[in-house]
Amino acid sequence: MKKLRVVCQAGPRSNNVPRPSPSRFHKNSFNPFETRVDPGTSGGRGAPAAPRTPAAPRPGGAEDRGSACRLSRHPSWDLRRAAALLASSERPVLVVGSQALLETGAVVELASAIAALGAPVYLAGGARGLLGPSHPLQLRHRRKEALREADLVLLAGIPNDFRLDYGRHIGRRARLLMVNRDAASLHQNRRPQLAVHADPGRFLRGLAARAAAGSMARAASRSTARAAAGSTAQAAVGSTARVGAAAGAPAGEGSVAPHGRWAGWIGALRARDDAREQEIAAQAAAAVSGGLVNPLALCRAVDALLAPDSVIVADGGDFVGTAAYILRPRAPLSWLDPGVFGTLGVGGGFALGAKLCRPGADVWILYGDGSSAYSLAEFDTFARHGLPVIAVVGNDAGWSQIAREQVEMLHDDVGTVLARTDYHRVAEGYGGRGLSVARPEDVAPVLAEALRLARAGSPVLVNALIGKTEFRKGSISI
Ligand SMILES: Cc1ncc(C[n+]2csc(CCOP(=O)(O)OP(=O)(O)O)c2C)c(N)n1
Ligand SMILES: [Mg+2]
Repeated sequence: MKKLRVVCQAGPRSNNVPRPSPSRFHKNSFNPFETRVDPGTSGGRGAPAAPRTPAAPRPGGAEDRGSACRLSRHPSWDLRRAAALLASSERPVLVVGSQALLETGAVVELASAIAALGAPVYLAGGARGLLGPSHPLQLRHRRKEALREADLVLLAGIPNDFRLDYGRHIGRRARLLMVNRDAASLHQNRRPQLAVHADPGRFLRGLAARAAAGSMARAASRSTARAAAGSTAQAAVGSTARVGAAAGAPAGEGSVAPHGRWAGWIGALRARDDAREQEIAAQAAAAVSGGLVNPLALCRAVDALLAPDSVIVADGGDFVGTAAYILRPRAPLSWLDPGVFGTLGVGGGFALGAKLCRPGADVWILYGDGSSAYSLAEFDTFARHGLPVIAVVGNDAGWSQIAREQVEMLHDDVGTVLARTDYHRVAEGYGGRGLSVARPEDVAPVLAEALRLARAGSPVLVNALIGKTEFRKGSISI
């Protein structure tokens, strides 16, 4: 276990290599990264999109020498061009994917850089939590509408795959800025105005520094011009105010990011985000089939118990898809999920690694009942090695994510039906503690008890019997 802890801690840090496109490993199966052939849009398989980017320093050049990951070290040309695109944008949207956090030692700096940029941001996959639970720039809902209305979209570490409908979520007139460690992903499915082969986290940090330098230089030259016009005293006050206003910096925080001029845009996105939150709250309060637990309410109850350093491990289908919308990870690197393919079975191993690396933190596993089967036996490991994780099984007696589409298309639920199995007793059999909850009013006390038991040293499994909702209707299943 001691050796394993060292490996788990070193893992992300040693992952300093370019990321191959997953398409290399999934040639014969459905591939969310595929290049779609669509005569209506450019960039199909038969007509690969050529980058419009003019010649610029590329990886392998002088600037790249010495870089452990052999990627562009955000050459200054790319940064200048990106800063110019951002500066001229009225409605920018930044989407940050897991890849941006591969340099785990720099996540705090990355969060500051994103805050300083001042653009509205959506966090995807393992980037969730990067800005804490409720940052004023972070939005969680209605991403599709935001991307359709944006005039500039910056995809940092996320490709134009099925999650963005192969780039079609992004408005046709929007300018697209792609930053990715995988060169092939930069041009797939949608032609970017600027494609940067770089570590997205490093690039964003560089971009924020560049934007700050640019706005300070502009403010300085404006103040010089005014001083020359004879209004020296006024200019000194004005330039300071303008740096802050152009920056939109919260008073006293010293940020020079230009989000003041995007305040209206951010406000419109925020209003929609808030409205969606209210809808979710109403859906969470509704009764579900059989008087069982509403999965939205269950997720909200878990969220209410999260501590600032809690780690959430997500492993499941619809239940976990729901959790991704509802839970608000509190800190960077505190949301671990199976990645873009939703590969079930990661729960036990991820939780083991997380608890070894952060023994003082609560580690929550959110399991679908189907996916729990892949790694429930790790309760044996948790019990034998004194690793008190908390597993919450969203038990809907089935593979709901699969059934949702299968039944609609094939009118048959074969292979997707499970039983309301006593998973809490399985955990007890391995030496952990088991609790079960079937009534909405018992959710909060049972979860609180689970937390108490875990903090007292026992791994715990909460078997939550959840009912059906329409929350995930229309979502993509893989
Ligand atoms: C290793 C692996 N096998 C199969 C799948 C396909 N798959 C996606 S969701 C799902 C059902 C999972 O059921 P459950 O964990 O109970 O989640 P629910 O949708 O019921 O909430 C399956 C089999 C997958 N993503 N990964
Ligand atoms: Mg299920």
